[in-house]
Amino acid sequence: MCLGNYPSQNLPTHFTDEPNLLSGDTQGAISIDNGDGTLIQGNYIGTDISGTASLNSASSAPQTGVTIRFSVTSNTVISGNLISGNSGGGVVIASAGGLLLQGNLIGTQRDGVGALGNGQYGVIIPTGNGNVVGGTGAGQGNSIAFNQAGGIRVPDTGSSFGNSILGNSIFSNGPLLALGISLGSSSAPLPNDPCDVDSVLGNRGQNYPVITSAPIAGGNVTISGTLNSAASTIFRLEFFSNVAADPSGNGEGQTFLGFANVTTNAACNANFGPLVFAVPPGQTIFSATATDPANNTSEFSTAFAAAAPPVVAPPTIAKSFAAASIPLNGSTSLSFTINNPNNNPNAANTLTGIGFSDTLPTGLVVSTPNGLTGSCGGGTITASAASGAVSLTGATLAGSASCTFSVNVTGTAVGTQNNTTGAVTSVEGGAGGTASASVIVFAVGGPPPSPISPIPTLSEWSLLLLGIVLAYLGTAKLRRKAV
Ligand SMILES: [Ca+2]
Ligand SMILES: [Ca+2]
Ligand SMILES: [Ca+2]
Repeated sequence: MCLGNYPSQNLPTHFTDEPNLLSGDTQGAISIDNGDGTLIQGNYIGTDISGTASLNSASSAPQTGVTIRFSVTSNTVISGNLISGNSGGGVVIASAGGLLLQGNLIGTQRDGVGALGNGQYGVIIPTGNGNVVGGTGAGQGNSIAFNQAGGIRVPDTGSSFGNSILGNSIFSNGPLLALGISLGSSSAPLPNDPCDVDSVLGNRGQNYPVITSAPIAGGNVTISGTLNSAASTIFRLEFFSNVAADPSGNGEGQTFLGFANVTTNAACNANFGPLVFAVPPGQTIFSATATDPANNTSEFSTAFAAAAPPVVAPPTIAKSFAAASIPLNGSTSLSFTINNPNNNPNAANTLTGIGFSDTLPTGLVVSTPNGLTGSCGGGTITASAASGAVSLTGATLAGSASCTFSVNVTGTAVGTQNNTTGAVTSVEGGAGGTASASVIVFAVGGPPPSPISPIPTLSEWSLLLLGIVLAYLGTAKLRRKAV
């Protein structure tokens, strides 16, 4: 299909449940020269009607999905198409400007997931200024994946500038050393140059950000880093997560996480972060792009693997009786202190669902009234008067925070009452340890017992045994004399 010199014409705009099938051609599926105000929407370009397999004709020349050439200046829109399985590239934009390429699947099957890559680049802009690939609005991003030569190429022809590449999902292009975004002539990532003074490369060789930190915790990644580019300029930084790093070492950009604007200083530098984004499970490789005010978007940054999630420690518990000993039916205060020991600067340190139970030994009960003082992280403290148990449920403590509460207990049996809690637990950190303390309950009227139990020492037993033996021997000697 070859359409040229037809300003303001629209191609059929059926939706994806009844797409136009523009495939199996020997000259490329759609080629528009000198067309303006053209809308190409809702087509399957390069696939069969199932959208899962290529329908490219056997031809010596690679077939391109869509080619836009010559002086298209505005109002050309390519949106909502499946452009996959073409033996050549997906979309070629040559000598065109102001074209919008939005919401397309380029190199995937119609589900946006399965592979059906084009034989060359997903999108190439050999000459053209001010084109828009994706965008900042909902649904404007394209999926550009599995294309053999790379995702998007804005080559160093010296006449491809200001082409923004925003909000797209770009992944698994290649097999090898095929970048998600390439602004040069080689398959290797461009190096950043100080203050970004290079100007001939595609999109003027826009420098990319450098991610320096990206720990994951609690389903969020916290990204920090730096950008060196033109001085005193505002840049839009976009951040992406990936299942895997590109073999080149520079990322592709599988899932768009979000963006931040930064302004470089007079020395060409800007820091960014900590920026927190929700991250899909299993996507632990991060990358970023930078776009300048003239809409030059960079290549993807060097891939940065997330730090291993920090180990979340469980809470700790301690307990103590206010008095070492109490008379029978007397009372003392029993205190519990719970601590959240987590203090990782890059992690969510809060522990929730903190709880424990403490069964009092026989001989101790909760006093009436229970004398409860203190609280613990919004949790529920149960210490019913005259019962034999104290418990805490549902407490929340921020990192490094602790809480203390006390109840009065009454001794109901004489003796040393040893008391050990159950393990203190939490949702995030799991189970921690237990805490033990003891109190002596002594008989009313008698002296308070020594804190040390009055058990005879070995030497005392030995002296007793020696005395018995000597007494026996002495008795035996007297009996012999009597005989
Ligand atoms: Ca690749
Ligand atoms: Ca530059
Ligand atoms: Ca540069």
